[in-house]
Amino acid sequence: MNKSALKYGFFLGCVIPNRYPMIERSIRDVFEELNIELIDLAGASCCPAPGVFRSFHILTWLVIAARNLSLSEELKVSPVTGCNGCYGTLRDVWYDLEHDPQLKMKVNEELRKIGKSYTGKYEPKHVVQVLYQDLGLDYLKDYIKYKFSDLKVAVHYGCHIIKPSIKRPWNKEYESPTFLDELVELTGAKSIDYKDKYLCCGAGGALRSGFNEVAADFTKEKLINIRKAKADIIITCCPFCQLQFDLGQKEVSNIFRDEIKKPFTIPVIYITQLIGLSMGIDPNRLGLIKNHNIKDVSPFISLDPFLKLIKKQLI
Ligand code: 9S8
Ligand code: 9S8
Ligand code: COM
Repeated sequence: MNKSALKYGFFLGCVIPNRYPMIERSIRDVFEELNIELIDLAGASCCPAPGVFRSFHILTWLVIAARNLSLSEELKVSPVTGCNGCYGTLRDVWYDLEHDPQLKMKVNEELRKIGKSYTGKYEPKHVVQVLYQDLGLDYLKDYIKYKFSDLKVAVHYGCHIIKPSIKRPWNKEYESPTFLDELVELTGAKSIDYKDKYLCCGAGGALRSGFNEVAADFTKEKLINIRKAKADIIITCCPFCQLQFDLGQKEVSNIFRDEIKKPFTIPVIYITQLIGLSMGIDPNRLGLIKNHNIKDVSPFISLDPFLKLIKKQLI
């Protein structure tokens, strides 16, 4: 297979364009460097979020997702997303409809009303899946220019990229997968072990919007464990987890200030920002920007300690 001729439909979802445009930038830059074509999916909507829409009305969830999937079918490519939640929806709907021809017919009846149809011919993918499975570590290693041997990383997978395992492509290694750690270690960084590494960040399933303090309690647990393991940064592969560790870290430091003593200040980086950096892409382009004080604009936790740490290693 000619790996540089790969093409995907780029499914953005809501959180990346609204809160973390640097994640989109870093995915586009890394893919461009790898000669992978990303085609914009004109007219795409919310996936819709698995932990929210599916809980209210399954047919609505199925039809909206199938409409999004039909957009990349029209372009004859697989959709790829950088969000675990969107991956959860697109992949679960794809799997569910492939295993239930009657349901697929029902969904298509609805789609027909807006002049769309859905076949299920194209497997929905995650950015991490494209890097790890479609390209592979062996292929990627030739693109790595800098190695960060002094960097200790706490990898956070999040939930929807690994569960439910039967609907995911990771060969049942869902209890303790290593694909994200392996991608991190490709950059020379060390993926450290920490307690409850595979625990939810706390944000998912509308917990963040519905019960912020309960979500923060989960996040606190993870942050305590990550700090104990002496990680320099947290790596995510989901913008919602990114938000929960970034903005949520401030919230945790505030809500639980008596319990945690010292506020948390661990920089949170998306996987393609780290990989892009080790490929030699300019940190500014990847959105690895210096701290700022603009209200309500990410990143909320300063990246300066991380930038200082890698500066020495970029020469
Ligand atoms: S879309 Fe609307 S809310 Fe969200 S980011 Fe990812 S999950 Fe799908
Ligand atoms: S973890 Fe549990 S549900 Fe989720 S994928 Fe992203 S947000 Fe954080
Ligand atoms: C989390 C998405 S990434 S949802 O809140 O579970 O829908």
